[in-house]
Amino acid sequence: MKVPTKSFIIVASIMFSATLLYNVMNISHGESQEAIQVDKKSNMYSNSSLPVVYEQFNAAQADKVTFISTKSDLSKAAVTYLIHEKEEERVKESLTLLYKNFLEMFPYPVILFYDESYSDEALQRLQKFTDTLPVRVMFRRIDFKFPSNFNPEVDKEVIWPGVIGYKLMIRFWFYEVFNLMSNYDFYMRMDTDSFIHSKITYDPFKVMEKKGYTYAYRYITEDASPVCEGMLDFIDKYAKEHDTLASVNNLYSFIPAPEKRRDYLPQMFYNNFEIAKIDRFLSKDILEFKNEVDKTKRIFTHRWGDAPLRFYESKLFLDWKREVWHFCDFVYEHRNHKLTFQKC
Ligand SMILES: Nc1nc2c(ncn2[C@@H]2O[C@H](COP(=O)(O)OP(=O)(O)OP(=O)(O)O)[C@@H](O)[C@H]2O)c(=O)[nH]1
Ligand SMILES: [Mg+2]
Repeated sequence: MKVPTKSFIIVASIMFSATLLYNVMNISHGESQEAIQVDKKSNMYSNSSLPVVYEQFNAAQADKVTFISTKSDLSKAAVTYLIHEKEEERVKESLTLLYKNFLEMFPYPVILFYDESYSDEALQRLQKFTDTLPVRVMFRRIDFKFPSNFNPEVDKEVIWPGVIGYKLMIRFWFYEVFNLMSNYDFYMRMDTDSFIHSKITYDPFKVMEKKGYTYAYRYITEDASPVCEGMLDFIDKYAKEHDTLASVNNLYSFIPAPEKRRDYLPQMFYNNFEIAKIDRFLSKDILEFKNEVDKTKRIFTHRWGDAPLRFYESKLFLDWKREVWHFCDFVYEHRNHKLTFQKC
């Protein structure tokens, strides 16, 4: 690995400090410097309002300021996790890094979705931890749902039988999360094995708003073909029977001819980190597509994943050149795969 020179480090430090100071000054000139309490009582099941600022800006202590944005600077957005009791320590580590590298500067609320399998004792332990973070953390209980036509007693699981929680998780991120987040403009998805290791020095939600992006991804890779069996045929058929952006987005560079599909690895967003514009994913054309995916039952019978589904969904409905953003300006680790992505 190339070792940075001393002068490079000095220049990089100056640039980082300048960016920070620029943000500080910008906000200090903003209209509403609200004062400032950590509202631990708001640590509830609600998503009614956005967070307040915790600490008044003091120019003389610029280097000590722990974060910067005010409520009025923030977009209507939240960071979302789906949590699982067995990952308690990881979610704490992930939240700690998220705070240090993002929320300290841009205090967006965090929503932790959990289902009935999460015990009360474990929830209380986690809440005790989140109370120590100076950000608003909301716990929201969800009820996972099967598609209406799927009967777990009858429908045969061809691949990965019995991993039903994982498949419900897939449907949650593919489908249900958008309904649950409909009071917001954006979510930033984090998984319990997602870790942000360097400062995000600007507000990505604002970038999305200003540029009109509706989806931001970190990385594109490939899924395994057995768990995607039939997906490319389904997408191909869907594109042929509906009015979509398939040709604008060159969809068929990612779907080979039928006889070559068996060995092709479908593309997928590495969407253990992603930002999505909620109303775009609740639009009529996309909902119709999601319903058709549900009707195939293949998330449950074949473990079709939300990651390749999201990729092909975006190729069908989002105008990639205008709406899709490769947001990679931070060091990101996805621990389950032992992968760390450097800034691009
Ligand atoms: N409540 C609940 N959450 C789950 C379940 N399975 C996974 N999750 C959560 O859903 C998110 C994604 O799960 P992962 O196991 O990381 O899934 P993945 O990213 O597809 O798999 P990897 O590529 O191995 O990381 C994580 O935040 C998990 O905590 C489940 O059965 N129940
Ligand atoms: Mg993961």
